[in-house]
Amino acid sequence: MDSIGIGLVGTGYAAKVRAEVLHEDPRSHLVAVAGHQPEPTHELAATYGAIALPDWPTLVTHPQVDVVVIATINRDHGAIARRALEAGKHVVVEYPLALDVAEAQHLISLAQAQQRLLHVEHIELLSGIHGAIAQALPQIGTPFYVRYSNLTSKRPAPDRWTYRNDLFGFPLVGALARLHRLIHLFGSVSRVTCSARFNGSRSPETPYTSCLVSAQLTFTSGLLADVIYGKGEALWNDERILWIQAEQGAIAVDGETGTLIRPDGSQPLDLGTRRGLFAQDTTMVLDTLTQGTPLYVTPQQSLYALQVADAARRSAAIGEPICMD
Ligand code: NAP
Ligand code: BLA
Repeated sequence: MDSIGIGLVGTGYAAKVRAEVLHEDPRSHLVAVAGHQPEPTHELAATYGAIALPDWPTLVTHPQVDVVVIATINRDHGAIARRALEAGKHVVVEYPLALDVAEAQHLISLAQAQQRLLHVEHIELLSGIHGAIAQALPQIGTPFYVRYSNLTSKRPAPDRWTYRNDLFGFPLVGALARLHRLIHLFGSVSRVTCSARFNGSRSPETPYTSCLVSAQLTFTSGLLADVIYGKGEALWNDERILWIQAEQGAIAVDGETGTLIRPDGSQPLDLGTRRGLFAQDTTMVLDTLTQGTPLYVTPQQSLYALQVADAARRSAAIGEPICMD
C-alpha cells in the first residue's frame, strides 16, 4: 500500500509531536504544512521535507494529501474540518471538534456522508491517570461526589490564544478534556450550573489576564460533580486535584500522586506519565486507516462533552441552570 499523505495545519506543540510521529512511521509521510506565521511554517516543513503552504484552504485541497491533521487554534477547527471533508480527505482534529455544537454535529454527518474518517483526539483517555482511576473505580462502590479542580497560576498572564474566548472558546470548551474524562467515567449529565469570571479583558478579541470557571454537574446517575478551571495572574497558587467519594471508598489524585482509599486502608495508585500520548493517538489513527481497527474514542463522544461544555457556557451567560435533554 502507498504511504499515506498527511497535510498538517499548525506548527505548535501538538503539531510538532504529530509531525515527528507521522514522519517516523513508514505508513505515512508529511506532504505539506500550513501554519499561521511563515517562519515556523517553513521551519517545520523543512525539518520533514514537506512543502510549506501559505494557508489551510490550499492544504485541504492538495492532491497528495489524504489526511488533514488539524492542530491549530480552536476557532478554526470546524471550518478546516468542513473544507477538508468536503474535499474528500480524512480528518484528525485536536479537541474541540468545533466551538459551535451545531457545526460539530454537521461535521459528524458530513464525515458519514463522505465515508471518511473523522477522529477527534482525546489524549486524556490514554493517560495513566485515567486508566488507573477507571481500574480502581469498581473497588469503591457507587460514586456520589466528585471534586475536580484545575487552577494554574501564571504571572504575568501570557499574551496567547489560550487566553481569548474567541480563539480558545469558553474555557470548558477549549479545555474539553476536563469534562470529557468525567463523562467517560460517570456517564451522561442531566443538569449543569456554571459561573465564570474573566479579569482584564476589554473585549472578546483581547486576552483576559485570568479566568475562573466553576461548574456543578448533576449526572443522570445522581452523582454530583464540582468542576473548577482557572488560569492566569489573579490566581496565586496551583491546584490539580480529582477526588471521587463513593459508598465504599474514595479515589484522591493530587498533582502526580494518586491514592485509593478503602475501609481497610489506603494504597498508592500508579499514575504513569503524560508523555507519549499524542504518539499513541497518531499510531492508532494509522492502524485504523491501514487495518480498520477501532479507535479509542468516537466523535459522538466528543460531541456530547461539547454539548455539556456549551451548556456550562450558556448557564454562565444567563445565570441559570441548564437541563440537558
Ligand atoms: P500552540 O503550541 O500554541 O500552537 C498553536 C498553533 O496555532 C501555532 O501553529 C500558532 O502559530 C497558531 N496560532 C496562534 N495564534 C493564532 C492565530 N491568532 N490565528 C491563527 N493561528 C494561530 O498550541 P497547541 O498546544 O499545539 O494546541 C493546538 C491544538 O491542540 C489546540 O486545539 C489544543 O486544544 C490541542 N491540544 C493540545 C494539547 C497539548 O498538550 N499542547 C493537548 C490536547 C489538545 P504561530 O506560532 O505561528 O502563531
Ligand atoms: C492539554 N495542554 C493541553 C491543551 C493545551 C496545552 C493548549 C489543550 C487545552 C486544555 O485541555 O487545557 C498546552 N500544556 C500546554 C503547554 C504546556 C503544557 C503550553 O504542559 C507547557 C509545558 N502538554 C504539553 C506537554 C505535556 C502535555 C509538555 O505541552 C506533557 C508532558 C500534556 N496537555 C497534555 C495533556 C493534555 C494537555 C495530557 C490533555 C488535558 C488533560 O489531560 O486534562
